[in-house]
Amino acid sequence: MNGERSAVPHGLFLTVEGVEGAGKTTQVARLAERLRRAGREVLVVREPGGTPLAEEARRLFLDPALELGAATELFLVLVARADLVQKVVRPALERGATVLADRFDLSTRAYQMGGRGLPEAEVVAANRLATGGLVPDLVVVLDVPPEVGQARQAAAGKIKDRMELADGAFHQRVAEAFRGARGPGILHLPADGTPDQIHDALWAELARRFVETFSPHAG
Ligand code: Z5A
Repeated sequence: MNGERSAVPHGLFLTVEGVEGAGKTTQVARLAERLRRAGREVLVVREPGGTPLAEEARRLFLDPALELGAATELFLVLVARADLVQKVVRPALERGATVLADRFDLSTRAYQMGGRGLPEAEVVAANRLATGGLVPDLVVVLDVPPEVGQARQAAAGKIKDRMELADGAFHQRVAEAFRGARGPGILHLPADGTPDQIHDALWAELARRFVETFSPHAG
């Protein structure tokens, strides 16, 4: 999402995005494991979540018993993001750590703008306030059709949360927003292969951009 890069001493901030079941958590865990084996300090966060307040916001956000308007949904995500960035992400980046986020602000663009239809200018401005202008060094979008992701989640026996219970048209708009996301800081990666194939392709792409962190020989 648009924003100005903040002037903090910087580790590396990577976010992994995509529809439900795209394999984000799987790939983030693999990257973290391999980086740690190579001796790097890695922080993994998932959004919404990652602080006591943000986990509380997540619980409300995903609760199927609650009916939330689009703006309420947006502000729950942003209250979680503001707390996470301030208390966890920025301090880690200031220490020089690599931060891997399982979803971040491209999800807001996809779900709250693409899916719910909230207006871009206001959402971008509110997001900037929440992040203090922090922008990922790279946003990785794992591209799979929504049906593939949903089939993976069903195979894993995942119980549907409030967002996953939204109708098919909503999920198509979300998928379209992810597919259409473009920019110099956005990398699309086909994610319908095996976890090993996706990890190898992702590591190779990261090594091309950030060779110091993602050495081809690491791990
Ligand atoms: N949300 C929002 O609306 N706005 C925002 O700004 C933010 C979030 C930040 C959070 O859900 C919800 O919040 C999400 C968007 C909304 N809601 N929806 N809908 P989440 O991030 O906690 O969960 P998720 O992303 O929806 O689902 P997930 O299951 O965690 O998906 P994933 O991380 O992409 O997949 P995974 O956990 O790695 O894998 C899912 C299963 O597939 C699992 O059994 C794996 O073993 C299997 N898998 C993984 N990779 C493969 C491959 N390559 N082949 C076959 N099987 C695989």
